[in-house]
Amino acid sequence: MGNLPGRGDGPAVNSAYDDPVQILVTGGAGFIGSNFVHHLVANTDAYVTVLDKLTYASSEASLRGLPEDRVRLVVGDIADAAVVEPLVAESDAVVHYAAESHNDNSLSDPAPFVQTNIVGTFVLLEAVRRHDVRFHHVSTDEVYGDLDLDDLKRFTEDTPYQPSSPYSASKAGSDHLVRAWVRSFGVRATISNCSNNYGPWQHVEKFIPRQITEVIEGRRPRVYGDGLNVRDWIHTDDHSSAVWAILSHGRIGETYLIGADGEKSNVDVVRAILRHFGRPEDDIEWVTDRAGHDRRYAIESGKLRSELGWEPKYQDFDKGLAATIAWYQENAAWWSPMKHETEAKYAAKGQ
Ligand code: NAD
Ligand code: TDX
Repeated sequence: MGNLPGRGDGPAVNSAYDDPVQILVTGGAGFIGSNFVHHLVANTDAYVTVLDKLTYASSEASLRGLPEDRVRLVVGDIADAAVVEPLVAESDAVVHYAAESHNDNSLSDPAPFVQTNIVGTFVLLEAVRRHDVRFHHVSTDEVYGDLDLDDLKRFTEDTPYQPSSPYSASKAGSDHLVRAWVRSFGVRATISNCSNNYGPWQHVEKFIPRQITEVIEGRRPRVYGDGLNVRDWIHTDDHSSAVWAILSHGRIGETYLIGADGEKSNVDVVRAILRHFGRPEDDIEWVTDRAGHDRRYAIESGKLRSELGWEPKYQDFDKGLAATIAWYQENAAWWSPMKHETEAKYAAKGQ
């Protein structure tokens, strides 16, 4: 196994892995986790174990085609210490993506969010503490709450935590646990807080794939409230390269914000999708707003860029969106089976 950054006493570690490493990726059958596993296989020599409970949000298909001698899937719950313990013991590093991830679901039923995002993270932290295994915690910009539309500020690593939804509060709780385990127990962990991801394999409950698939199926996109809420979009490949940069070169105990300067209002994203399909830009269904709907997220990612030399590859949102639309057009067999149930859930809430 490889020499690991962060072994020993020094908190600052800037050496990369120099041999193949064994990496445990939790939630690796979900949207961002599976894209990260593909990134690892394509760009590193790492051996990967995916630990995933295979919830409704996962897709084994997203891991198809990966080399069996480098990637294996273990089906299990991160909150189950008996499952987690041996997998952590055999790993050089854990990259923790597993979570309940959808804000709207957290408003209908917060319990699994507390269980997976907080208790699950606690179980992983106890295991990496026992085995002195490097840990990277994947989190979200939503822990910082929201910004006003006319505010010039963006989130930085120093922005105070002020989560709005049960989802973001559970992610904030998990971030606090990680920091406490670093400080109290010397766990070798880093944290990243990323903005909204888009790209292939994203569940159709989420904004961009929902609207693309609504239009493909001949319906109107469905926008909450006044549609002026702003999200800071990043392609999931760029999120993956940032996490790898932090895992291999990041300083232990540090937090890095990940963003690609992709601020857009929801209505502007929907108009871009409609334009792509040659449909009128005002062909929009305005639906009930989300309770507690965060107004604007915006990331200042200067620390990641200057300290680790990271740059996003997808600088042009329209190009990344076009590639994502093409992917959903070509992969209807993957998303069609989950589409009906997802829309039935939204319809029951008037959304
Ligand atoms: P996702 O819902 O697509 O995937 C989550 C994966 O975790 C699924 O495969 C699911 O089966 C698995 N999982 C859920 N509970 C589990 C459990 N108890 N044990 C084991 N596996 C379990 O989510 P995503 O959008 O890919 O998000 C991945 C991570 O990135 C999350 O931690 C999320 O908070 C964070 N994040 C997401 C975004 C975004 O835009 N989607 C942005 C920033 C950060
Ligand atoms: O049909 C919709 N119409 C609509 O207007 C949906 C599903 C969403 N929206 C709005 C709500 C948000 O302003 O679009 C925006 C994006 O919504 P989501 O895709 O649900 O993302 P968001 O709530 O911003 O959270 C996402 O980014 C941060 C991820 O789901 C989180 O896991 C991540 O932490």
